[in-house]
Amino acid sequence: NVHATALAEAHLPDEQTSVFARDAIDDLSQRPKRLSPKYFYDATGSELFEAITRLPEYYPTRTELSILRDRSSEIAAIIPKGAALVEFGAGATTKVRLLLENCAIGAYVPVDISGDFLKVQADALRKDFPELAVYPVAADFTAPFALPAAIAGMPKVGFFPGSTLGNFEPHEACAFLRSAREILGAGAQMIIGVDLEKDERVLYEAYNDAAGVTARFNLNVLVRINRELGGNFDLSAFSHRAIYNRERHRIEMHLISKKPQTVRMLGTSIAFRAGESIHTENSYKYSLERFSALARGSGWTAVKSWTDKAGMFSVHALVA
Ligand code: AVJ
Repeated sequence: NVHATALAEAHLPDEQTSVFARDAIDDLSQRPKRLSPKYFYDATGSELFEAITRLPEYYPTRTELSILRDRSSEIAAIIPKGAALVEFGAGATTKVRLLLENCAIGAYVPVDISGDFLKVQADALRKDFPELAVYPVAADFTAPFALPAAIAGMPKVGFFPGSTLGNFEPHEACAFLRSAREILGAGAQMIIGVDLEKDERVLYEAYNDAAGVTARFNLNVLVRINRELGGNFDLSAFSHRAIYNRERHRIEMHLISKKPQTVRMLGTSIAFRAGESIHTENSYKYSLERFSALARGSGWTAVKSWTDKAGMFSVHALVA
């Protein structure tokens, strides 16, 4: 077994690194080659993503924030008093703060695979909301996990902002929504942010910004392989490409090999043809109809949808 040998030789420091190693070797052995977008987010990747959210071309974050802000009283009206807010993924605290400020939330449960990030986020919120009970859960939110016993009797509200759902294949999105419904239980609600289909030019610019931050974000996954998995990717020999795939309603990000080359990592050689791609991310865009159908097909009912005036982004309230 080539992979097992490669891993054994590398004296890997911990389990997370070996999972990354296995995924990277497996995914770069596929045709077409690919890497999972979850590996974008090391410390540098998370900073680059924060920089993306501030780019003039990247409309999703600021548009979603404006919807959450403008519709805060309508959102507050449907969130039961004393509810436990369960956030799938712990990002910047900006969005959840809007809900905490405007709704009568009894407890906050951020769920994230990165324990370090959770701790920083939980500490910041405890400082600013001293009355709020914060129960972080370190878990992969795409798999089943147990809610803290302390929130057992409280009404549950899921929160999944940022169109993170867009990274999932349609069948994975359905499976995630089903699993979230199982975890939160009957009668629960969910507030979810979903990016919308729109003018292809606008989508293209959002993932091909003039300052090149998205390109750096994309290339950072190779930097990570070089550092964490002993790779020797030459960054100047790969270029960022983001295109809109109209049939599949998704932005695709790729890293394109500029020339024929062989890269080594963990004792494995990976050969590239000139122009060959590593498919690094899909970002699915929905219509309001396609999203409500997806919600319905996964056991939820969409009770309310909000969009900005230009119809760029949507926030939905679902009930289980
Ligand atoms: C965090 C998955 C919502 O798809 O827009 C931003 C990630 N990739 N620019 C997105 C991303 C390139 C982002 N999501």
